[in-house]
Amino acid sequence: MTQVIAPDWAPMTAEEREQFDRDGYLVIRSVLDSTEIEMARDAILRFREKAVGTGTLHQLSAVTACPELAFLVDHPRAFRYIWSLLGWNIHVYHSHVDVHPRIHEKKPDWWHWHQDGGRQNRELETDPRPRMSVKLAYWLSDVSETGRGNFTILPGSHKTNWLPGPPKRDVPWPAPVGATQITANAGDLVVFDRRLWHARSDNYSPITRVGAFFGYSYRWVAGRDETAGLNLDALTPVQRQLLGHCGDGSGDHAWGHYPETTPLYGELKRNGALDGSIPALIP
Ligand SMILES: O=C(O)CCC(=O)C(=O)O
Repeated sequence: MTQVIAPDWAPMTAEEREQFDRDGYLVIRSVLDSTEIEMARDAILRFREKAVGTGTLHQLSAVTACPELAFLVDHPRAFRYIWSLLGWNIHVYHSHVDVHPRIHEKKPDWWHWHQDGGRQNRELETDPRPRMSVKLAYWLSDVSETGRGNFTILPGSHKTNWLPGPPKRDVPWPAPVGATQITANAGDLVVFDRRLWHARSDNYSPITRVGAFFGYSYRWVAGRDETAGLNLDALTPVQRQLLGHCGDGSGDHAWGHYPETTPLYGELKRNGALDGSIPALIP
């Protein structure tokens, strides 16, 4: 499926922007309908069965692994947050799909807390470091109660460069004070600043946890995803851009020198969504 509902190109509201800036995340309810949830979840579970049988899956390059998920990269109810925050010269630089079945034995408190972006957190020298990317987390199973492998965050921590954690990863360590498990229904979305300190929690429930994560950054930030094997004919021009196939493939194009041949710029322009008060939306 290429696209599920017609885009309306409405930007995020001023209140949402303020909340995102303050808390580092938003929870948006009922972004996907039941058909979309089922389609995405089935695609991920089919992939998982082939890859790992009934085990745990953490698979990078979500759409390359599960082409049926292409509609999630520019789903209108979710993607509006991305272009409102990051502008038009963007791509999915990192994505993954995850399946976590029930754990039967209590695990030690391993420290999984991190900010996204890998070496960005060592090599960028400012305090706070710049945002650089924003991620969408689509929930495809019911995590409406805690203990189901809920996405766990430290609200408002996105402007904090460092958290006191264990001296080494293999030392059990308690979660930071204020850690909050986000509860969500299947079809809900979390939009988060990559700097928000976050971690996966363990799933002790009988409900297998399924989620899809898409991180967006500027096209001048190298992508981590493998997108060479995609069937481009099945994608819209905006999806092709987001999945790393845009313009002439040159560094100059990725730099943003050619808005007129950058599909997302064209769509935003046609739909009157290039708000000049937001620097990333100016050509
Ligand atoms: O699976 C989760 O809940 C956490 C995902 C995560 O750590 C990430 O997207 O960087």
